[in-house]
Order: sequence, then structure tokens, then C-alpha cells
Amino acid sequence: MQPQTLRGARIFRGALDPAAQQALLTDLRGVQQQAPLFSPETRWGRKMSVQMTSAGKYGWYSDRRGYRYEPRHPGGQPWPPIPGAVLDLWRVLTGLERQPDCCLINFYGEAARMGLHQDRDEADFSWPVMSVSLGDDGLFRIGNEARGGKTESIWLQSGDVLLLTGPSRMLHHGVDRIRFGSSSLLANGGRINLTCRVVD
Ligand code: MD3
Ligand code: FE
Repeated sequence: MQPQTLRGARIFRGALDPAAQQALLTDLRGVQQQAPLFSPETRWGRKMSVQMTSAGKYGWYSDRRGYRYEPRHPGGQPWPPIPGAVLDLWRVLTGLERQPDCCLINFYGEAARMGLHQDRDEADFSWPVMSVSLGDDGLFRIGNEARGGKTESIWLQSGDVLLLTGPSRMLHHGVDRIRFGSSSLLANGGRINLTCRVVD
């Protein structure tokens, strides 16, 4: 597949067909049964509007002590394994032997958003990041390595996969809004994003 690019980020539109999206959703329900979604607090004590959980060796976590990776869900149990279909997609798109340590699962309800930020809680920024969108359309914004400057926005749809390699790995990015009800994949609406990263 020939990806579209946005500031060096490669966008594989419709990388997952509807059957693959459904199958992945079934896998994610299994993950969420073992590791329920929660809303992390920022270091300033504000609850994030996005609900999260993780699969893999580590999960991304935030509270008043700051952003970090944790080997256990806040409930105390280890994170469930990353679904095989996600690992397959990572292997095909990255061409790497190395598997991701974390698959962060973000759930966006109607009013959820994610402010512009960089992903910098990982030990080595030379590993790529892969993101998979499921459910409602999300308005994704990408900026620059430094704070400020011009940004560009695109709508990500269910089945789209983003691959961030090289300099694009350090660009600021966020999600401004969700077109709630635009997809019928999730019965109750909303958007799921999976973000796979090598952590240590
Ligand atoms: C561009 N998630 O969890 S995924 C995150 O849609 C996060 O849930 C967003 O940003 C979401 O940290 C965006 C796409 C993405 C992920 C990592 C990137 C884009 C990126 C790293 C660098 C540049
Ligand atoms: Fe991010």
C-alpha cells in the first residue's frame, strides 16, 4: 500500500478492512476485561478526558507524580498481552524484529480531546511509533518538533494506521475533536486509538 504522508508521518488509509476492525475490537474487549479503562490524572490533578488502558510489558500512566510507564494496571495486575493482530501489523509496517513494549488504548467519548504534546516518556526515540484508529473520525493535528509554529490537521478514520519514524517521531501532535456517531463500528459511538511504542 502507498501511504499518504503528512510532515513525514506515513498514513495508511484503510489499512484494516471492516472485518479486521471487528476482529481487533473483539481482541480489545478481552484486554479491557482484564485491564479496565481508567481516566488518568495529569500532574496538575486534572482528570484527562480520554479514558485509557494498555497491553504489553508496560502501560502508559499518569498521576500527580507525572507521566511514566508502569508494569502494572492501577488495579495491581500485569497488563494483558498485546493482541497478535496488532503485533502482526507492527511487524509488517515497521519491518522490525523488535516488538513494541506497550500498546496504549485510548478511548475518546464525544467530548474527549488530547492537547498538543510530544511522546517523550520512552528511553530511545529512534524506534518508530504506530497508531491505529477505530470507530468515529478524529481530527488529528500535527505540528513541529519545537513548541509553536504552524500545524496541519487531518481527519483519521476507522481502519487508518499511522507510522511515525525518523524526525516525525518527535513532532507535537494531538486530537482536537471527535465526529461523534460518524462510524457504526462501536455500538455506543466514540473513537479508539491504539498507540504502540518501544519503551526501554
Ligand atoms: C505523531 N494519541 O497516546 S495517535 C498518544 O489519537 C497520542 O489517541 C493520539 O498522541 C490519539 O500519545 C494520536 C497518533 C500519533 C502517535 C504518536 C505520535 C501521532 C504521533 C508521535 C509523534 C508524532
Ligand atoms: Fe502522543
